[in-house]
Amino acid sequence: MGSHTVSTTVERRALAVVLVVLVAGLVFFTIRFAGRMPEAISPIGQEIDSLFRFLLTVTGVIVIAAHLYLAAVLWRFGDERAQAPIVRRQWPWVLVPIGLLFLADITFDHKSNKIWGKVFGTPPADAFTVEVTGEQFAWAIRYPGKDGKFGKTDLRNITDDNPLGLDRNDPAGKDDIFFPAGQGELHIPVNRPVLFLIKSKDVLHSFCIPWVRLKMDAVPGMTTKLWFTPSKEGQYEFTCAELCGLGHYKMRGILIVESSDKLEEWLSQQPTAADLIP
Ligand SMILES: [Cu+2]
Repeated sequence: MGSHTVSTTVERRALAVVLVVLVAGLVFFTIRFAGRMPEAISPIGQEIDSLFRFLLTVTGVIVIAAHLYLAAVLWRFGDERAQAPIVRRQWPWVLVPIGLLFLADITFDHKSNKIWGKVFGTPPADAFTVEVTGEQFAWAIRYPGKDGKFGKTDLRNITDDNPLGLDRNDPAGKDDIFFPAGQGELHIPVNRPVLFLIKSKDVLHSFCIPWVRLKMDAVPGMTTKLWFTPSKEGQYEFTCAELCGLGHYKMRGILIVESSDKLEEWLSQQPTAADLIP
């Protein structure tokens, strides 16, 4: 029995060491790569980041503690004489983690519900509004123009020069500014709520701005919404976050966050629907 016990003890302890190495690797790669997201350029993005850090820290501590405990047990206890005491002391190791997980879950719910409420709450009435329409494999962009109203669209009106199917008889659409899919940059104002109206011409897409940590499905036949307040000027990228076909990887565009003045000036230089499709 002697030599047999020695070899299982070595195996057990080797397993404990492997476990500790795996946990150390997990911690290393998480710390090394978890911070790799681009800078968050809106308050809601920063809140989502801090929620993720909180979730990762709490669950991380639980995972690390549980595995180190498992490694300690592996290291310490192996033969039958040593098993008896740990069985008697088992209850706290069940009840305490359950209690902690329950508390953590309540906290997670509370924090994430608050952020969910902000993301999906009613956008402010004075939000700057822009429409994005996904199609395989690019985004079309439309601004409501000076009147602040989008003209009606209908799929039956779509032609090569009228890619969004604008209704030529709707006066609200005359001053609309539009860019066919894949053309034009997406300009939005800094420090003002921006509301995106999101549509799709063909299949499911997802309008995504990684710098804000938000995305929203683009669903054929529906208009979905997404809003936030960008707080940092600059040039970023928006993209499709739904595998929508072979060209999905190139379904992205330039996002420019700039002052309201610059944006108004840029908009005033763009041709309107009345110019392009009289
Ligand atoms: Cu797509």
